[in-house]
Amino acid sequence: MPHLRRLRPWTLPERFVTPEPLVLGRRSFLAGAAALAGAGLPAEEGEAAVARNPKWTVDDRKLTDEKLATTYNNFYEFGSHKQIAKAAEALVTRPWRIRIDGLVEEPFEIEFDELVEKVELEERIYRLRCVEAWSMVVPWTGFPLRRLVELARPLGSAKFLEMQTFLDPKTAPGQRAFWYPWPYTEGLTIAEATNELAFLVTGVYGKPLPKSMGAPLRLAVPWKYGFKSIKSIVRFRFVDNRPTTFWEEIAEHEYGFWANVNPDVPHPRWSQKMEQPLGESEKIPTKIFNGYGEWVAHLYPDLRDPVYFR
Ligand SMILES: Nc1nc2c(c(=O)[nH]1)N[C@H]1C(S)=C(S)[C@@H](COP(=O)(O)O)O[C@H]1N2
Ligand SMILES: [Mo]
Repeated sequence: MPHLRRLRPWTLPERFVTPEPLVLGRRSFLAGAAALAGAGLPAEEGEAAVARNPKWTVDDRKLTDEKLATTYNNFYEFGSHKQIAKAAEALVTRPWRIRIDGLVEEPFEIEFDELVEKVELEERIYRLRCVEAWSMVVPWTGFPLRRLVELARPLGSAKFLEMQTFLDPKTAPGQRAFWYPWPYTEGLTIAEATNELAFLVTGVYGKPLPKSMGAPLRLAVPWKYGFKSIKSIVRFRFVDNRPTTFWEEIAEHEYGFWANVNPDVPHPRWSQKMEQPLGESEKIPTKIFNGYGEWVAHLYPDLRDPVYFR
C-alpha cells in the first residue's frame, strides 16, 4: 500500500529501522484488529495516522526485534514459561467488555472498540524491564491511562486504581492452577495512574496488540518492573485501600506493590544491577526508574527506602 510507504519518512527516525512501517492509519489499525477476528478491511488512502509522540523515544538502544518481543513473553494465564504465544491464540478478544467501577461517580461497562473511539491514539517507544533481568524496547500504540481516569470520573475518596485481567480457565490453562490467586491483579496510586508516562496499550509495532502481549488492552508503566504492566485488562476499579497484587499475594517479600526499577535494590534471588536486552549478546547496566526518574521520582517520598523498589 503506497501511502504507508509515504508515511514512513516522517514517522520513523532513521535509527529505528525495522522491516515494517511502525505507523498505520487509525482505520487500518482497527481494521487490523478486525482482521485478527477474520474480517479484515484494506487500509484507505488519506486516513489519519497514529502519530508518534516524539517525547517518548529511547535513543541509546535499538528497538527489540518484533518476532522476539511477540514470542518471548510472560503471560502466566497461558503457562509459566516464555513460549505462550501459540496457546494465547485461544483468547477471544471480541467482544471485549471492560468494567469501570468502585469509587466513581457512576460505574459503567464499555466495549473495547467503543473505548478506543473515545481516545486519541499515539505511538510511544518505551523500555520494558522484567524483574527477571531481561529487557526490551518496543513501540507501543495506545493512550494515556490518565484519559481513562478522566472518563471514569473517580470520587475524591479514590486513592488507588486496581486493574484485573480476564478470568476464563477454559481458555487459559494457567488459570486451572488453583494455587495462583487469579485473576491477575495489579494496582497503582491515583498519582501514578495519572502520571503522563502511564500508558494503556492497544498495539505494538504499528499493529494491533498480539494476544501474547496482552490483547486487546494492557498497561505499560515503564519505570516499574514488567509484572506491573498487566495484560488483557477487563476491569478498572477505583478503591481507597491499596490493592493486593497477584505477585504480592504469591510472594510479598519478592514482589511488592511499588516495584520501581532500581539497580541498587537486589531481588532476594538475583541482582538487579544489569539487564539482558532481548536478542543482544551484551548485558547493559540497569538505570534507576528504568531511566524515567525525571518524570516519576517525585511520586515517592523517600528514595532511600527500599520498600519503593521491590
Ligand atoms: N495478566 C498478566 N499480565 C502480565 C503478566 C502475566 O503473567 N499475566 N506477566 C507480566 C510480566 S512478569 C511481564 S515481564 C510483562 C511481559 O510483557 P510481554 O510478554 O509483552 O513482554 O507482562 C506482565 N503482565
Ligand atoms: Mo516480568
